[in-house]
Amino acid sequence: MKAHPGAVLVLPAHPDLIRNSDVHHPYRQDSNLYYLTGFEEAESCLVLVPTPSSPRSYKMVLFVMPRDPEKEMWEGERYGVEGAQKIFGADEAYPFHELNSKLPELFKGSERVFYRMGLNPEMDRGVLGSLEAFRRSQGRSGKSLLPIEDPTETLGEMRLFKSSQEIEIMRKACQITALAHKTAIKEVRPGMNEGEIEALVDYQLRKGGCARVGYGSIVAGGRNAACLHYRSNNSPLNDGELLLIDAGGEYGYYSADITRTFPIGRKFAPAQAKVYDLVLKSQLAGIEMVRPGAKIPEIHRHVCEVLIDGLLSLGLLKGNAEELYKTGGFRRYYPHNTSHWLGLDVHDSGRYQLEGEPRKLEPGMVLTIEPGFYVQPSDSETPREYHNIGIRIEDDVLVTANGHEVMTSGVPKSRAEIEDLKN
Ligand SMILES: [Mn+2]
Repeated sequence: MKAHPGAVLVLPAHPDLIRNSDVHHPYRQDSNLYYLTGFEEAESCLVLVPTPSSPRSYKMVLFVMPRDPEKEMWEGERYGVEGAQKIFGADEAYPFHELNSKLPELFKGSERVFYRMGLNPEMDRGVLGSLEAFRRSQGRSGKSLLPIEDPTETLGEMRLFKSSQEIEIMRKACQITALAHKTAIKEVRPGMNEGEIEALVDYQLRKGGCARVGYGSIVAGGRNAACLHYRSNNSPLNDGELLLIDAGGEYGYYSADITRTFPIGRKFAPAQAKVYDLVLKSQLAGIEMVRPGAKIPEIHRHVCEVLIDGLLSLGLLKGNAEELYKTGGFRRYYPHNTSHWLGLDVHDSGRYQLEGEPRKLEPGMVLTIEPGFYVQPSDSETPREYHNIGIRIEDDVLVTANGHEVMTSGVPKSRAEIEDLKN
């Protein structure tokens, strides 16, 4: 608010979504609103109003669901207007249904409005109506509507740099998730169903203190792992094949994001072992590069080069390494990127480029390193021994002052360690 004098921020809660009739989808607060307030209830809105004379330079106003014993009997306790002030530190608080009538008043003295259009049509109409009501309340002024600016980028830049408190919470999310993956590696047996393993991972996450998963878990046996966003998690697991699990618990609203790939039976088959070791080699090379000043596209490029070299020696790719990188000839086996930001959202906010250039990594950023190798079921050129293989190895890495910290080191990834854990 100091950097943007004269701006009002209007930041509503995530809408409460209906699944069918009177059944709701599980509710989760909007990450930006949670980041700024810690407030988890639906039908709420944060308004930050500039007050240049006050020490904070803004006033915090919360609109929340008012206390209501009849409604709370059905839906659970609410903080109410009083709790919004006492517990969440709002300078003023009002019932949510007063938002549109109060906004014109709160716009007084401001020059623009930070508000994200397009996510919630009902909220958009309310904010636009309030802007028009404010303009008219000023009489014949000849002024335009206050301009609306999207705060996503500003909030994203704030969220990209994790505080020591946030890092502590993320370490915990990563520890709990690592334990859940370890349990799955130990417990999986041929003949089980993918869904059974998903439930086992879920159980471990909830037992460890996670409120939910940070994204839909991928539990993909054999060829299912070649589908990058596989979601059905409902096939039997076959001896001799690999299981890929991409799952992350959400602890205190922060998500972990781990992928491990391991044998359903006791050991990696020879062809599986060759490509597994290669993916691991490329992942370790990628992690090694994480330090202040490094750039994500450079890490991705290096990871691809390690993969391409290995695939050339295995005879899975033919030709010239540099040519294969330039033309994307390797992408039939590795079609996705190596990294994304991680935080409140699994694909967290924050810009990847600044002024058209890939940005440098800085301490406090958290990113994933997740190379893979996949053989598509339709692929008829790849030798048979490599069919039904999809491998990804993913860790969460914090950029520190001198290098990096692998936050997800609690789950093994070398073949020897994995086979030890299984047997
Ligand atoms: Mn990921």
